[in-house]
Amino acid sequence: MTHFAWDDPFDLDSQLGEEERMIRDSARAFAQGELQPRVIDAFREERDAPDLFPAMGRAGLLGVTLPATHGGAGASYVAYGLIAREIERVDSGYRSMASVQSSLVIHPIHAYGSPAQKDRYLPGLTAGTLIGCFGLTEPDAGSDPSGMRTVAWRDGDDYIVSGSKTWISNAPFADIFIIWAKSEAHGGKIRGFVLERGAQGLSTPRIEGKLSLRASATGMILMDDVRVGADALLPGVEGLKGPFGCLNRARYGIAWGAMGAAEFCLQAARQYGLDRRQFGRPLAATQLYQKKLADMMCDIAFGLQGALRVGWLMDEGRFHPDMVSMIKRNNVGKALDIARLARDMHGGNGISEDYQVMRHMMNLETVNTYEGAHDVHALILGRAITGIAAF
Ligand code: TGC
Ligand code: FAD
Repeated sequence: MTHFAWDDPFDLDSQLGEEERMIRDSARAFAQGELQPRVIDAFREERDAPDLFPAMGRAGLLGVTLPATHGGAGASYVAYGLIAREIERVDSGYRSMASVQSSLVIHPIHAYGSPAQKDRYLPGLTAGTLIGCFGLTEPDAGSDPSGMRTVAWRDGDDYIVSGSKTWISNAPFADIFIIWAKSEAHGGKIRGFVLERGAQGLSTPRIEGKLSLRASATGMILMDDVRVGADALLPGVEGLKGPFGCLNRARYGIAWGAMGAAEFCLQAARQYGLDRRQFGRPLAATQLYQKKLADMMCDIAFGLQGALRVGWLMDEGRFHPDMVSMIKRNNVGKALDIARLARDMHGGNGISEDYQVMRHMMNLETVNTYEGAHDVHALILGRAITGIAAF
């Protein structure tokens, strides 16, 4: 009979290519060697970590799907997902930093940028010496970005960009800002602009007091008539499909990443249950404890298999955004359930930072909300099933 491994029940490992396994292993070595030792303090103290970007760049973890000519490794989307899984096994905040940089900043410049924008930004972004952020959400436009108020208008050879973005990952220390705005010069259509730190009228106040994703800096981007040259416009896309084209990739990575956090929680709960004795036997010897472990293992295996399938389709150019909604919504929802269960299974110890499951649980509350809230993805899928938009 074939061997059954509880920590890889469908033998995911053998479904990966040689290069994908190598990238996964080096991402795991980086995450466990560089991220795991600092994360408990970083989360408690809400510590900024701009130094992690060049470290990730040196480890080859940024923009990995880009061709080598643009600083990437020409790797598959499966490899990109495996990186997200290894980083989020440590912390969703660190995965957030990396996925914003790769999917929400490097991708739009590569996919929609001019040759000059690619030359100016991609080498630094893939090396991590330049840090980017992505401004779509606004105080009055979250789930419905079409309601954004940020505007751009032409003034001679320049554009003036004005408005405010909020809840923006990496904003407090980012060097460049992908800003989505309604452009009067383009009939009010949504266009992307690349702004740089130092521009007059641009400021990035930090959002304080988060109880989730504390190892990742979040801020606002306030733009008070920021003047940029015409070359700041991303020429290759118009309309909401611009930002959504980026979000498809980030949401896909999150579907893998959340499974990494869930795997950490399953492994922690299993070990805790084997070590901890009550009523004269290990907790893991009780039926309820085993049922919870079985549910966790099944949800993780199905979630990873779904993410792998969508990754393959992405690599073949055959994916649909609704598939991404399925795996983002399912995998993050399941990961959040798993983290809450793991917290409970650790008893009182479960609330201690040392056991780490509650940090994952708190982080996953954000992951369930950003990049399309859980219920918003249900409505995207409901629209696909019925043909009726119920937003
Ligand atoms: P709708 O009418 O559906 O579409 C408008 C245009 O956009 C196109 N489109 C897409 N294109 C590519 N991929 C997708 N996933 C697309 N979804 C829509 C669509 O074809 C159409 O194009 P065109 O050419 O016909 O104009 O637009 P809607 O306004 O009705 O959209 C509704 C809804 C709910 C689906 C959408 O607004 C939505 O997804 N809302 C969620 C917002 C969201 O996800 N925000 C994320 C902000 S960024 C973030 O959270 C980063 S966190 C990062 C981190 O730290 O990891
Ligand atoms: P709302 O849209 O107000 O939604 C609130 C609730 O109402 C949710 O439960 C939602 O599901 C529900 N809801 C909304 N509409 C409907 C409907 N039609 N029917 C039923 N229920 C509905 N954004 C960026 O642009 N860039 C970033 O880098 C970024 N990073 C983030 C980092 C963090 C830590 C956080 C918390 C958020 C980040 N976001 C970012 C913003 C994130 O994408 C938004 O928070 C998210 O899209 C939800 O928008 P909202 O917070 O305005 O909630």
